[in-house]
Amino acid sequence: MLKFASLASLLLPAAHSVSGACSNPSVRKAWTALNDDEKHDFLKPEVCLMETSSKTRYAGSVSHWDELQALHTAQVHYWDEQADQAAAPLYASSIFNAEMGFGSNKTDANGCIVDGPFANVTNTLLSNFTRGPPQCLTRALDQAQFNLVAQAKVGLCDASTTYEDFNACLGGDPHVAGHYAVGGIMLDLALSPFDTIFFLHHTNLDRLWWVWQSRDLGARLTDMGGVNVASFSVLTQAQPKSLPAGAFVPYFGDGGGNVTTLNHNLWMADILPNVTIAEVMDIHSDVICAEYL
Ligand SMILES: [Cu+2]
Repeated sequence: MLKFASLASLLLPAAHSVSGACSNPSVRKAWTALNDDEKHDFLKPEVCLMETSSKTRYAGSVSHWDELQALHTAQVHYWDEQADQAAAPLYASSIFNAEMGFGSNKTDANGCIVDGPFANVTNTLLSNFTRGPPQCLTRALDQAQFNLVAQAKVGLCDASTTYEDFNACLGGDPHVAGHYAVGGIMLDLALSPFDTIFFLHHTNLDRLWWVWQSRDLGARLTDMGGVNVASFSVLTQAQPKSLPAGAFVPYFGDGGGNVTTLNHNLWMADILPNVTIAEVMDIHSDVICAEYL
């Protein structure tokens, strides 16, 4: 959660380009900008990931999807929450379409979604990274929260002149309210990536970071900072209690301090090679090689 801007838009293996050249960037589009074929092409592999078996078995993973949930990463299109918030009520956003989206706003008495491609998927991951009984995918849309992701809020963040200030601002309403607007499992610090919308929400945050960087690439392609360990309350909700914050620090690559540097290692749980933040600062780098449309 803390390093959302770096962790969210990870790269599936196909996104790795030939060294030195990002000549054919993958194109990240707003969900509303995709045609039905493109939406279908996105949704079908998501379900497929849930049906193919895990290679790493990380955190008790059974499927590839389990791995991505545990790792909190994937490369996807984005949910242009600012455009959708301005255009229509939350439930009318094209992302909540039963046929060509992630399911409608309908839920049963337990808060389980009842339609769309993820209606019958089940989560078994627990916050302590062990496995438990199957749980349905829950949501509870909240318009008041969605109003907090408005462009006016993002505009306040855009005025920041340092990454640290920008990250703190974007990590406030634009980030948190996106989770609360969807509700259900999206409120769970550890388990929220079970809802595929998590990845489109976080890729949107990455896009907003890139918009901010693009205003001054000379300075902002190398501007990093902020604490490198989540707060105690976040850690106790999202990490096994056997792994206190201090257990990670020696592996961060930040020289042992508590400030995030460009040398910070992003751990990929053996799903992909680890990368440093320096390697993902520029969306045109070999590692990312993407474009926002
Ligand atoms: Cu988040």
